[in-house]
Amino acid sequence: MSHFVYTPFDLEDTIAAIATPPGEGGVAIVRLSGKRAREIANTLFSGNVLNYSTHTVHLGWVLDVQGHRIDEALLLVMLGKKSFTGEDTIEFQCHGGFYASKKILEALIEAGARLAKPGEFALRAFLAGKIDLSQAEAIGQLIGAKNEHAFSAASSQLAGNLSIKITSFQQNLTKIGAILEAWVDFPEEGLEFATLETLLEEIYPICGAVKELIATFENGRKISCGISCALIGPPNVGKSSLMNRLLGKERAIVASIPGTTRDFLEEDLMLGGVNFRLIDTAGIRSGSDEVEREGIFRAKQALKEADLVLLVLDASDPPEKEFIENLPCERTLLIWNKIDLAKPPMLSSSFAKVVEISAKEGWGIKTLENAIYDFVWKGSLPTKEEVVITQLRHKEALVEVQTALSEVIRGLEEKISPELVALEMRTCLKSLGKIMGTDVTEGLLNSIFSQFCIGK
Ligand SMILES: Nc1nc2c(ncn2[C@@H]2O[C@H](COP(=O)(O)OP(=O)(O)O)[C@@H](O)[C@H]2O)c(=O)[nH]1
Ligand SMILES: [Mg+2]
Repeated sequence: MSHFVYTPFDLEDTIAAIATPPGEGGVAIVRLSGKRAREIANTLFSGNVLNYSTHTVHLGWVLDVQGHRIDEALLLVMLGKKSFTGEDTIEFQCHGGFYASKKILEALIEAGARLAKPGEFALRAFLAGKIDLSQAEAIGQLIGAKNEHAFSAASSQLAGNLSIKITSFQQNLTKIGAILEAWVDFPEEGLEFATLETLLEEIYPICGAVKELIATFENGRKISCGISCALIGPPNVGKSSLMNRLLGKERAIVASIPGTTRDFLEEDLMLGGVNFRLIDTAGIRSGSDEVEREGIFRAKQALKEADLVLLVLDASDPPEKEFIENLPCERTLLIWNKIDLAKPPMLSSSFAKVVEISAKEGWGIKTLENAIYDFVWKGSLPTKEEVVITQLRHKEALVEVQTALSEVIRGLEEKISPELVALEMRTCLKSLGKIMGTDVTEGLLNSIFSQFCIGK
């Protein structure tokens, strides 16, 4: 396995950033990390920073380079390996609001620190071996979590639960890989039948576990990215009225004139602790003007891409049969609206579920919400203990692992050349290394850490 150490930024530099969000607040935090952290902090602080021991807190004044007082602040000292970055770190907790922290940061830069890039503290933590790559990514997910499930998945990943699984795959497969490599080196000795059997017996369950982990991505993606939900149907059936009902506010224009919604509207909605992206679309019909045709084109696009289609039909004015044909049944909920006007017709269809509502009167909305929730989770919302992968990058790496492992299995079962089997095993280990960050490219690290906020 090739180990790749990436230094996109200069590790010699001491970096600084404001770690708290801009705006007014009780406290703001300015972070400083690197070889010269103590020395730089010392030039600005009323106390003697060089004498402070690690993990201690000190109250004092922060002064600018001319010696003028900026703010009274708490200074935290975290030295060497015991800090988040694994380097000497000083944090200033000053008064909140924009200026105190900005002026302290400016003073630190003037005293020799460099402005940190997004995610650079986390990158240093990763390069110092304090966290692996999946844990670094978990920090980003934790900060960006929009619901409680996303938060607990991220915190489990940060705690190393995914890392433990991946590491156990790595350890077991490395052992097997070593045997395969020996087989390549001494092919004339062959692989004893017993050894072959044992190897296969060890690989099957790992392959199964990898497969299971890949399968968690379906829920993991929904948890972290939310679920896109498109309201689709003919004009005037009450799509926009339903959108407003679900959102609990008058967001979309409702009118009795068909063809009112011409573009599509998107809004966030929380249902059962999970984020949905609700998309209201133009009613689908033929023979309309140019603007509406574009709206209809977009509606069809949303229909193709949505995780869940909410097909809205008017109970008092059922559509032509063709309208419901060609819809993706397995991810479509059929909603009969306007049941205050008429009883919906019986329709033999294979839609995932049928719900009757009146958007106008507010009937059946709770039932619909439950149906949406049940459809999404199919009763399988992951528990807090379960390891769930939430990042596409991890899924893709695991699919590579699975493909390569299947080839290893096939190779061993059919006793094909040891070179090929060993090669597949190397691919497999390489892909596991991508998740942990032991086998990654410069560009990948850059793209991962640059998505972080500054000061993290
Ligand atoms: N009677 C009744 N009228 C409704 C209901 N839902 C919507 N409408 C009316 O149907 C018309 C079209 O509604 P709208 O939400 O704009 O439909 P859209 O074109 O599908 O977005 C409006 O006049 C609404 O007030 C309902 O449940 N019952
Ligand atoms: Mg509309």
